[in-house]
Amino acid sequence: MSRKVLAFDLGASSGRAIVGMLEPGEDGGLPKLTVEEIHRFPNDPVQVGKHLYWDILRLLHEIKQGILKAGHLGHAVESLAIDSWAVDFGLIGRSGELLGNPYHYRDHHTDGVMEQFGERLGRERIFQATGIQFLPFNTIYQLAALKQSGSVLLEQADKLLMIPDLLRYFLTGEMRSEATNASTTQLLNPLTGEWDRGLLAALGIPERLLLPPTAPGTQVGRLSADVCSELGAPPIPVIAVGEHDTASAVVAVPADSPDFAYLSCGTWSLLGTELRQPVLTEQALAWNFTNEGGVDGTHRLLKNIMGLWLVQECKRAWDKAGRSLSFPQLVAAAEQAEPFHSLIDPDDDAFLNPVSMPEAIRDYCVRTGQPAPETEGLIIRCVLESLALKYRLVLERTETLSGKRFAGLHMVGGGIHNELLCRFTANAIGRPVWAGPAEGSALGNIVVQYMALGYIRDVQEARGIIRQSFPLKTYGPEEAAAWQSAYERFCRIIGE
Ligand code: ADP
Ligand code: LRH
Repeated sequence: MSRKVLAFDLGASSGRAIVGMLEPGEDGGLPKLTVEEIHRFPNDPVQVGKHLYWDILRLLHEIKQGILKAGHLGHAVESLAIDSWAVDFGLIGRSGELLGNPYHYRDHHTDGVMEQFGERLGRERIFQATGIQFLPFNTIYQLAALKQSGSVLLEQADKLLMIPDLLRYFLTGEMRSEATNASTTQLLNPLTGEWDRGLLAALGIPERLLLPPTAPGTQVGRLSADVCSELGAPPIPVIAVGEHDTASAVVAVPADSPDFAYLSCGTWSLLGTELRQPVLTEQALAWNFTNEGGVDGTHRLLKNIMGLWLVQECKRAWDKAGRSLSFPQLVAAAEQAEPFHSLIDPDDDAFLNPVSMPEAIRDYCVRTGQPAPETEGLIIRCVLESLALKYRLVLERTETLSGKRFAGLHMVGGGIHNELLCRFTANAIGRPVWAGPAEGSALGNIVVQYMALGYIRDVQEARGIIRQSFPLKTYGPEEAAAWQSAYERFCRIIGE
C-alpha cells in the first residue's frame, strides 16, 4: 500500500504542492518514493509604495487549493507540511490576528541597519552567540529596522511567527516555532538551541515574542475544524519539517557518506556541508560562513551565494522591455557567447535588489576595468561562469573550515535544469558534479514527514531512498587549464 503525504514548498520562483508516495520495497529492500506535482502557483512579492511585502493570504488560498486538489485527485494524504525561505515573519496581536503584511526580505527598510547594529554590539559577539552569517536581511536586522522606525505593529505584537509557522498557524490554529527556520533569525544559540536573551535585550524586543523552538519532524497540530469544513477535508496532522527550505534541501541530498558537500541551487545558491557541531572560529566569521540548524540535530555550515536570482532578474528586465526569452533560450544564448568575456562577484551588494540587473552587471564590469557585456548571451555567460568560480572559492573554504575533503559536489534544486551551469561548476571545481534531485526542498519536506509518521527511520535511510528512487546526472570536469586561469583572474577582480 502506498503511503501519501503532501508537501508545500514556497520558493521565490514559485510555490508548489507535491504529493509523495512511498511504496514498500521489494524483497525487504528500501521503500520506493515517487512524487506528483499537483499544483504550482506564483509567489511574487507585492510592492506597495516604497515597500515590498509577502502576498500571504493569497498563499494561504493557494495552499488550500493544493489540499483540495489532492482530494480531487484521490490522494488520501496522511499529513502535510510547509517549507519556505528563511528570515521573514509575521507579527501576531494579542487576540491572535496577523498584524499587517509581512515584509519581504529584499525590502530596503533594513539598508544600513546591520552595519549600525554590528558596530554597536560587535560582530564577534553576535557570531559567537548565534553562529549565523551577516546578511543585511536577517530577522534580527528586520526587527531592529522596525524598532528604529517606531513601528506601531511591533509595539502591539504579542508573538512573532516565521512564514511557515504563520501559514501552519492559519491551518491549525496552533502557534509553534520550528527550529531550523528559527536559527536563521540570528537570534538563536546553536549550542543551547535557545533564544539569546542578551541580543533580544539589546534589540529592545520582549522575550514573549518568540516561542521555544520545536525540533523538525514533530507533529504540531491538525487541520482545524474551520479549515476541514471549508475544504471538506479530514483533520490530518500538520508536521513541522525542516521548515527552512535549505534545511529540507540538505536532507534530500542523496549522499552515501557523512562527508559530502552540497549546493542547493535555486534563487539562492547555498554551498556547504553538514556537521554535528557548529564552526564558530574567527576564520568562519571572517569568511562570513553560517551554521544554520539542520534536521536531526545537525548544523549546516554553508555560505549564501547570490545564485540564479541574477538570471531571474535579467530575465525580468528583458521581459519588461518586450524581449522575452525562456530560461532554456537564455542558457542557449550563453552557450554560444564568448567564454570569460567579463567576470563579476555575484555577491556584490549591488546585485541584492537593483532596479535593473543587466545595468548593475554592466556597471560592475566598468567599475572593475572590464569590458561591459552587452548581449543577453554575454551577460548570462558572465553570470554563470562567475557563479561557478565563486562555488570553487566557497567549496575550498568549506574544506578548510570543516577539515573535510570532498570528492565532488552534490547539486540539488531547480538550477540543475541549467546544464551549462552544472558543466561550468564541474569545470571550475575540477571535480565531478552529481546533479539531482531538482525538487530538493519538497523531497526533504516529504521524507521528514515520513520520519514523523514512523515510515522512514532516519535521515540516512531517507537519503538511501532518494538515491535509489531518483536518477542522478554526473558532470565530469573538463578544460582544466582555461578554468584555472579564469579562477586566478576572478580572485583578482573580486579582491580575494
Ligand atoms: P526556488 O526554489 O528558489 O524558487 P528553484 O529551485 O525552483 O528556485 O530554481 C529556479 C531556477 O532554476 C530558475 O530561476 C532558473 O534559473 C532555473 N531553471 C529552472 N528551469 C530551468 C530550465 N529549464 N533551464 C534553465 N534554468 C532553469
Ligand atoms: C533559500 C533561502 C536561503 C536564505 C534566503 C533568504 O531559499 O532560504 O537559505 O538565506 O532564502
